[in-house]
Amino acid sequence: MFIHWFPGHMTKAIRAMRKDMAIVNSVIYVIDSRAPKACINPTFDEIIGNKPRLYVLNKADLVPKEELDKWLAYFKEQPNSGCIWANSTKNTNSAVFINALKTLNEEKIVRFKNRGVKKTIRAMVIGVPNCGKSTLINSLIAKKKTITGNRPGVTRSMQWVSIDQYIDLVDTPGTLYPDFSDQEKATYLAMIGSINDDILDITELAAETIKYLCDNNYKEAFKLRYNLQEIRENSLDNLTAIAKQKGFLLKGGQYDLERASKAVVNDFRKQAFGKIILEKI
Ligand SMILES: Nc1nc2c(ncn2[C@@H]2O[C@H](COP(=O)(O)OP(=O)(O)OP(=O)(O)O)[C@@H](O)[C@H]2O)c(=O)[nH]1
Ligand SMILES: [Mg+2]
Repeated sequence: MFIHWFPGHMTKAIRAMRKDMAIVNSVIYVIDSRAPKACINPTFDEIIGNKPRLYVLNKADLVPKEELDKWLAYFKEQPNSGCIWANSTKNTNSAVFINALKTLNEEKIVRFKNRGVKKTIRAMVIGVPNCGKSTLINSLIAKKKTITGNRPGVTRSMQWVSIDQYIDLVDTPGTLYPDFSDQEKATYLAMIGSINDDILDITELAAETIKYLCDNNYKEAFKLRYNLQEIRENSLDNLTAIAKQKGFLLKGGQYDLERASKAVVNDFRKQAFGKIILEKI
């Protein structure tokens, strides 16, 4: 399966992000903690230039704490950057966020203070689709100002939101790489729900998910979930066994492998096999 998703709205979004980058002081770089490397989009680097970045390891509740800590340390070491973690579905600790953003912009704040002005910090919130950008913003203001949803491509235009008197954030549509040469990253993004399922071969994605689980110590969790006696070499055999266990049948009586595939992909996204980080450091 070759994965590539870069619809027209992303080209438009990148153009708008480039334009508005001129008027922001810094960038909130939201990352899905389950696949931190895949969430680093080379196009973003080019758009951001040397503006300070606050990396937010979002969906931190979905990964093992010790792995999260390693990534936190890694991103904190990046030049001109800060890093915090967040679970945006619970109220994010907005004080931690605001402090981190202020620390990143300290020099500017002091400069303005010396001139007797309190300047608003403007930051652009960017990230791959579905990583939780809009949810993070809502959690910071404890209001539903931006539209969110559990599928990629929910936010379609830039939206400014005031976090407090001195901080304005702009939400952006999630964007992917125009050139998907690294198919491992593309597969991980598909697994975490960053790529539109409609363009994916769900059976192949399920096969990749099963392979990942079996190669990475989640074999028992996988067997347990579907009550399987053994894992077969061929992924179609595994999907057939799952369909059999779950009673997924087509009209003609054959096993419904597509339904079994969807079950595996959705179970992975719902943490049915435990807390999993796809990319370790
Ligand atoms: N478990 C968990 N789920 C989260 C977290 N943050 C967001 N979500 C969920 O992730 C899904 C996507 O959230 P959005 O805020 O719409 O993501 P987005 O990055 O704005 O997506 P696009 O606008 O499509 O680019 C929603 O179902 C959220 O509830 C988090 O920290 N933990
Ligand atoms: Mg959004």
